[in-house]
Amino acid sequence: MDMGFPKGFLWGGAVAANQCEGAYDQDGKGLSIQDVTPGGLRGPITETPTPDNMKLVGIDFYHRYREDIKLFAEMGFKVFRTSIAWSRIFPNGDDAVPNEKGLQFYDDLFDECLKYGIQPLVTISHYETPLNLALKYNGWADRALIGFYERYVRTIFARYGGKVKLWLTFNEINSVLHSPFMSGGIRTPRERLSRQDLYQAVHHELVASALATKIAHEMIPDAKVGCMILSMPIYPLTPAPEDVMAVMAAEHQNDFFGDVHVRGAYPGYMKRYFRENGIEIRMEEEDEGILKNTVDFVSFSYYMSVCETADSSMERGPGNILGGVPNPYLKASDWGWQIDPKGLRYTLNRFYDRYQKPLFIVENGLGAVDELVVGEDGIPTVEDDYRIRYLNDHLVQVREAIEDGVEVMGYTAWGCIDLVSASTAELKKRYGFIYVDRRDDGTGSLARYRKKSFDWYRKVIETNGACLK
Ligand code: BGP
Repeated sequence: MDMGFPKGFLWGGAVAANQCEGAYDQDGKGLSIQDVTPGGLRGPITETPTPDNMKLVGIDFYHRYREDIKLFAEMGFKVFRTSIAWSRIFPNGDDAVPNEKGLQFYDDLFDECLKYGIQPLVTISHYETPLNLALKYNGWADRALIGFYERYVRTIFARYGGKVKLWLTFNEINSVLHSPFMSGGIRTPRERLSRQDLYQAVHHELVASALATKIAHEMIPDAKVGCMILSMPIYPLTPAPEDVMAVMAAEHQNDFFGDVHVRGAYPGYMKRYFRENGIEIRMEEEDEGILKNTVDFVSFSYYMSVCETADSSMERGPGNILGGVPNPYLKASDWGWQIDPKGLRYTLNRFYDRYQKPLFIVENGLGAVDELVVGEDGIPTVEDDYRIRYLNDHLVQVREAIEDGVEVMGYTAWGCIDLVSASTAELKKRYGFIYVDRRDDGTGSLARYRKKSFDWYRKVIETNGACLK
């Protein structure tokens, strides 16, 4: 008998505050690192916010969230993943007292979700470190960040503990190895950042994450806390054992993060890596004990897969932050990310084999150029069959993984409403079921329109995945 998606499966969508809220300087919000990176990962970092930074306005979710959540409810969302902008709560990150207006905003936002029976799933830190923490402390390179993060999580757990039961500590925590500034607020350029300093920063984040889990369990006993990993299956480019070893080494760089979160201690392969690379992690006495506070579930983003090889002359292709060697068997999106639905089933099995923890797919989707056309009813729409195909094919593989016995809690489609891209800071790269009338030159009415995929996803949720083919 076909098992299909379990009853109570958490269907929904995901966004991040900095990519949709806008209102970057309103109601006491301080600047975050996103407010000075108009080009995303491509750079540059500006002195002050500049008008070409699409995130300053975003899709104006800060003022329009009621209308947007109503649309999510129309699709039948059970869960909505968003992040809290740290600099709305603590404008400078190191303030002693939180900003009441920022706190009030998320109270209202979560109430609006709950009104429709939509559970909030909250990322505590999603690429939006308060700018002051980057400038004054070099972000997570400084151990002081653990204390500021602790103050922040205690504040939001106390305030929202009655409303939010699902928490993620850091978005794509492993991405800090590749994007130290966006992911960790570390200003030292990647090429000049020593591995010693980078892994010391990683250690601070891992301790902070475990501390948040411990505090959540104490303050909100019915809450569940997850880690969030950027997942990208890595295949050997050839069956040469050297390529398989290259895959293992690359996988260890990512698995390290999940392993510490789930097993509560540094794995042997990392200790070896540290030894052989002259890295010595400075630990405080309490750190090992704190790391033992392990997560309740493992969440991850999934967009694509890559290949790895020992041949360093092979050119690497574009990808979600990490990238890798292109796979000759796969096609790519408009942005060169190679599409691989089966890789999602593989990832789910791999995580489950390793951890035996419930899994949550908190990001998956297709960034594409959409064209607004007039629909049959005279209302503008987008015929995004390519997006429906992408999502359908991935969800079919989720169902396969469930058949394999993997415990999957839910699925939140990334950018369920169009928003500003993280890597390239463009609005042209759209993911949504809902089109937002805004372009990269800053024009557009900000009106919302349902795409063809809107109705498709509504049906997927209504049938609990039975209509997928
Ligand atoms: C992940 C991030 C998201 C997101 C997504 C898509 O790395 O967690 O914030 O934006 O990728 O990437 P992009 O926006 O670059 O297309």
